[in-house]
Amino acid sequence: MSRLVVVSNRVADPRDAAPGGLAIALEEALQRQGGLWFGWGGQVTEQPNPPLSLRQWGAVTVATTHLQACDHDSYYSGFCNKVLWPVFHNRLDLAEFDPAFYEGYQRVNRQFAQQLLPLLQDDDVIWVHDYHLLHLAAELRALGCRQRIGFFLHIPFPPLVALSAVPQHQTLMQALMAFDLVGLQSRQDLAHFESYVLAQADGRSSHRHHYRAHGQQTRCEVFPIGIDAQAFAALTDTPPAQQVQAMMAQEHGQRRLVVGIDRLDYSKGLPERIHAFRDLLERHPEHRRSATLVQIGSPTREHLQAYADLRHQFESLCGAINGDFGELDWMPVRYIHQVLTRAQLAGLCRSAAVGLVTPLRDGMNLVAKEFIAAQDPADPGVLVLSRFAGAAEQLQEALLVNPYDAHCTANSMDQALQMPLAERIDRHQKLLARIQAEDVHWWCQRFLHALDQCQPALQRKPRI
Ligand code: GDG
Repeated sequence: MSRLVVVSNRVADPRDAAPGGLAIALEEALQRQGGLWFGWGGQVTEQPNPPLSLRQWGAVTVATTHLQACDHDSYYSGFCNKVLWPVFHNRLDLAEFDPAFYEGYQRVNRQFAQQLLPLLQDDDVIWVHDYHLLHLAAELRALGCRQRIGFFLHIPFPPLVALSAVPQHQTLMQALMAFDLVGLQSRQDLAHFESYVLAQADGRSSHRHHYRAHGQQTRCEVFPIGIDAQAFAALTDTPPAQQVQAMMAQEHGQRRLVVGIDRLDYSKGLPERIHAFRDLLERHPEHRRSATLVQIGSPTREHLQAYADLRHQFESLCGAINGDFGELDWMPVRYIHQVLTRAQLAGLCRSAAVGLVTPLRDGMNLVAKEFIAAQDPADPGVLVLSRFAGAAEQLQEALLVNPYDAHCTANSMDQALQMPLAERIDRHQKLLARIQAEDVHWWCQRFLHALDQCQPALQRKPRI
């Protein structure tokens, strides 16, 4: 079996007591095959030649590099978070097309390639993660790397019209085509990828899953990411999860909890969620006093203006709804701007009558799957899910909503709060079966199997 090399912008810290499903699945694959995990360790340096540190973690070597302060600003805060993240989430209005950002992005992708290359062995299989590293295969190929290189995009692939707005879209896509395999989250992402490729002068889709453009050829397929459903369900039996359930029962009594768990990111549709909850309370007064929205908005990218603006907007909407509808002994929205442990999140999901997952755009959305995994199968809560989350393609038995339509989202919340037990059980059984069958291990194995099938493109040497 070939050695697996995983490359991601950040390397998950093995000392983290409660890593997410992705870190667990990757660690498992790395430990099984023996492996190397390469990425940024989180440190910023002023040194021109950032050092590389190596440490051993079971059968896995963890190699971390530093970022120069100027690259952290232009690559990470700049091109990744002010260009690719907003554009790929259809927020062209938030994108800042500063050419210096792209120079930093190229520099860091080159730095990663130069530092990774000497660590590689001949029969390695390389798996690169996410939008931070679109150029990595092209940079590695330019240095003579011959190993198979796969790429998985965790966020949505944007429609042609949005992607074409990025001044460097051609070089980005040419670099993407240097991967042997490109994995996307949903069929809609694949349709967007296909429409971009076919719009190029030399673009064509040759045979099943193979695409050619910019003089390059790659294989592109859909691999919807899953969670470790069993492990997340098991968390609900742990003391911290049970403590949360007891606290919720005591604090909210007979009230029904509607729960949202998100990073405080503009892709997650948080202001729209408050508008929908307000609409529910206005048009269905029977839910006043009887339903409470518990919203975790965990801190994220707080140094960026767009995130500070979102926080301000969201917190003023929470304040306004509580002021307008709250009573001395009931507040409609309980909002927490903190990071909870995964066990606490599992307990919170278990306590909820409704899981509200309403992003405006999302590659997959793991919270939707975690909510299903955490339910009591004999008395499950109902998932209200945005059509614009990749998860909607798999989770058709959820109540699917357009998050921009407050009225329709409120109606679905009302339907969820009133749904008879038999229908809740029926929907939950189907959803649970799907997330158990298509879990994170299934995702990992399918991707690596497809990558194994690829012939490494020895002659590929793109100019970037
Ligand atoms: C990207 C894509 C894709 C949230 N708050 C806390 C916390 N979380 C955990 C959730 C979940 C994870 O973070 C968030 O995952 P999502 O999938 O919902 O969203 P992104 O972070 O945007 O992830 C997304 C994903 O990559 C995987 O491919 O699904 O579309 O955008 O696991 O539970 N965890 C803890 N405390 C919190 O307060 N411990």
